[in-house]
Amino acid sequence: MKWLYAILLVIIVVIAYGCSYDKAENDDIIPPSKVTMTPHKCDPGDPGCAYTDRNNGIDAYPAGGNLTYNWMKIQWNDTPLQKDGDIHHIEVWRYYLSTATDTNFYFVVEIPFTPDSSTYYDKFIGYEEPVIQKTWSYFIIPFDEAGNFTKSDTVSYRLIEVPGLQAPADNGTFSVNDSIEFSWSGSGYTYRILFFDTGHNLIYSENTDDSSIKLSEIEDFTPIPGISYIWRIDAFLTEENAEGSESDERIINFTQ
Ligand SMILES: [Ca+2]
Ligand SMILES: [Ca+2]
Repeated sequence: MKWLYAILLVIIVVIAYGCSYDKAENDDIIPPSKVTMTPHKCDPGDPGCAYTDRNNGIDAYPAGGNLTYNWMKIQWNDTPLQKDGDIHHIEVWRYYLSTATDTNFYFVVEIPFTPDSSTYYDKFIGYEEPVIQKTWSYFIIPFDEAGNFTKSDTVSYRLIEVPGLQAPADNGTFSVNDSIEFSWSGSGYTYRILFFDTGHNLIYSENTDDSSIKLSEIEDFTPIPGISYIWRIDAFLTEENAEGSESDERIINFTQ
């Protein structure tokens, strides 16, 4: 009988080892590292701003299609999550303060964890109320394979009315000597006209309180014949604060 006990013992040990191995996998009690959301850094055209629309943190994002509101771009540093190595997915949450005490926590989306894709555009799908004139706050909750989670810190940005571009029409072609007036709808904000090259590098910008500006009034901007530029209008309530909006972008082509 001794050999039977020996075999049973071996079986038990093997099973126990197998179980403890499974147990170790399921027993991950280490939650994901704390993520830092990227606050609004600055906007193209701000003095000394080296950030671009791609990497300046939470910001309004022009969605195109003549939407009267911007999407919200949120970003975070996912280096700690990459180091964790066991992140499964990320939940995105938003809210705004409608009164001092009332918050409206809203689950936006669950996205799979993909290293280096730490940007999300909230399109406010299904949100029926006005998106502008609200300060939107965002946090994310990364989950690991075992279901542990850690809430990030929170970043905020206030969306304001989008400048609706009027003239010139998209993809128009003009002589550098033409009298061109750039105009848009809206009032009450500081507006900034921005010219980018077709690689989206900022060439020139100028602020105005009006809702139009003539090419001849933009003193230091000299369009080059044969060159196309992307232009748009950003709006600011207070330039230093995380609040604003961005118009759609249009192309303007210049000839001699
Ligand atoms: Ca873990
Ligand atoms: Ca911006």
